[in-house]
Amino acid sequence: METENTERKKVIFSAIQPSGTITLGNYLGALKNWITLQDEYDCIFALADLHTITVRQTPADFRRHTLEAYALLLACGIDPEKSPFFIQSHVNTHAQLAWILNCYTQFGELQRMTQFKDKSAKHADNVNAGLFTYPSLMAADILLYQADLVPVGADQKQHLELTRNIAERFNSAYSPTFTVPDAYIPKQGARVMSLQDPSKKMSKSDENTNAYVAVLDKPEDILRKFKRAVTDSDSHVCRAEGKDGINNLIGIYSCITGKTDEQIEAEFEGKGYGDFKTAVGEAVIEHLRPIQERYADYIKNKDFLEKCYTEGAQKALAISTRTLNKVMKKIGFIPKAF
Ligand code: ATP
Ligand code: LTN
Repeated sequence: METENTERKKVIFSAIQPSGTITLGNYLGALKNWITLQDEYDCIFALADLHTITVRQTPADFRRHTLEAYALLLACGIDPEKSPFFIQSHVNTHAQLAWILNCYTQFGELQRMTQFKDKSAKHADNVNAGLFTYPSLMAADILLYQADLVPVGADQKQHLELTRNIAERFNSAYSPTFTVPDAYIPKQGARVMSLQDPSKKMSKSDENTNAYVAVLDKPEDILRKFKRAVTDSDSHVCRAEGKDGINNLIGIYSCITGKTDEQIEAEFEGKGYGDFKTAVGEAVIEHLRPIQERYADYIKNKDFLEKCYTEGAQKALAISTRTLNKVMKKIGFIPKAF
């Protein structure tokens, strides 16, 4: 019936790499939005561990980071009953479709990716082919689930654009096969800047650990990092051009408390930066406290984690196999008889 189609919830797919510490930037910029999307959309989430090995990893650390990231994302509020949540390397269809899509992606297109240019400059001793074909694996992640929308930060928009081009190219070479996905721009977007250099984004790979707050940082460390946050020589808490440090702190405080800029300015009228920095630190600590408590429970419960990521992978495999089979049939591979 026609109504069935119009009532179908849109599909959202997103992933994050388990490449180390998860920061307040990752949380406010990406993860917090994922959680709120779960009611309105059919969401599927993954840990993109195949992407992570484009940069050399120490095996024991890599295993630990992946499990910790899985537990932390559950603690942040991913509900695996509502949204399949899996580890990319557990679902073979991703690497399979990535290979196929590599054959529908031009060398020149990959060469234009700014992330490739940046990362190959940063890791000049290991410019491997995986770093180059990273976007075709990301396209496979998205297209396997026929995602309508993909929440991504600004840094990933170019990869999403390439995904759309690959999907359209395949669809017109054969017949409609892939949903062409749109970027999902969150209503309340947050770009969190470094606490030490507020002109740069907060990044987990920053050498200065005072530049970022990790979601699992201890309360006293969080408070210290906010108290030391670089600001300007003024003392009036308000948003203004050139007050990058204060603008960033207002953004964080607003995202955490839901207060508007005007409410924040009124709250700190006549008070100095010191009071404000302490208030932001305390608000962040209180917001992260329940997440940290849930994390401490999950990480102890390895059986529970294994059950969740196994069920997530099974659901993801069932959905993605349908797309992969369709693709292979259209290309002309002989269907498997087993
Ligand atoms: P790296 O330090 O290796 O560049 P990162 O901390 O920037 O890592 P990514 O793994 O590249 O993190 O990003 C994961 C997600 O978090 C992406 O959706 C990205 O847009 C978002 N994100 C990362 N840093 C920030 C930030 N400072 N503010 C808002 N969103 C962010
Ligand atoms: N490349 C992304 C992580 C990622 C992703 C995806 C995001 C891998 N596959 C599919 C959205 C959809 C990153 O590094 N932030």
